[in-house]
Amino acid sequence: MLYDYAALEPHIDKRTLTLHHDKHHAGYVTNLNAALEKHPELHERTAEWLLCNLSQVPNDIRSAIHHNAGGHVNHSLFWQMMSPTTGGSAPTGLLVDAMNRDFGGFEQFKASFEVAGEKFFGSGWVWLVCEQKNGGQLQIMTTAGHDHPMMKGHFPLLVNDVWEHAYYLKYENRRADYLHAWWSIVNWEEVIRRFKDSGLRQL
Ligand code: MN3
Repeated sequence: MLYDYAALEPHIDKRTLTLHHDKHHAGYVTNLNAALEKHPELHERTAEWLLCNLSQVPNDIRSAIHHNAGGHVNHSLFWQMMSPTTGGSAPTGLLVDAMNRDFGGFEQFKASFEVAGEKFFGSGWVWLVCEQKNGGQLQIMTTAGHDHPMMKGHFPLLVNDVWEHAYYLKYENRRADYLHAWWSIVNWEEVIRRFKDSGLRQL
């Protein structure tokens, strides 16, 4: 884990983070490795590659790879989205310009991101993505289950987990409160780094 389990208190409590990392995320890794056991030809592939090339994955494990590679890739990214030390600041530089252009400002972006996460029905993720084909245009999107934006060619800059396991012990049914509180721990340095990187990354 990148930081102590209590490090994101009070916004994400220690028990939630412990279970989320050690049980949920670890379970996806275990299940991904189990699914790959019978297919050594895939052992060299990254979880990102597997997730974005499901049509090349054998039929008998495709569903397991889809769910568990997605779970591993998304959670690995999600932990980096938060920081106990630099969290809660605001974007700077070119990312501010892009947010002003595409959302009308940082506050408008946050409000739209919260609404998207709150309105999403069921288990999934809410993302800020960058369009590689469209001059780096920013967009908010949601994905179901453990789907990832790169499966549809969108480059992820920021993600929040809106599965109930991410917030239910502390926030119960109040997903909106979790989404609102989450800004206090967002690691904008990492988001900015990803934005700078967005034109260069290929899976
Ligand atoms: Mn999760």
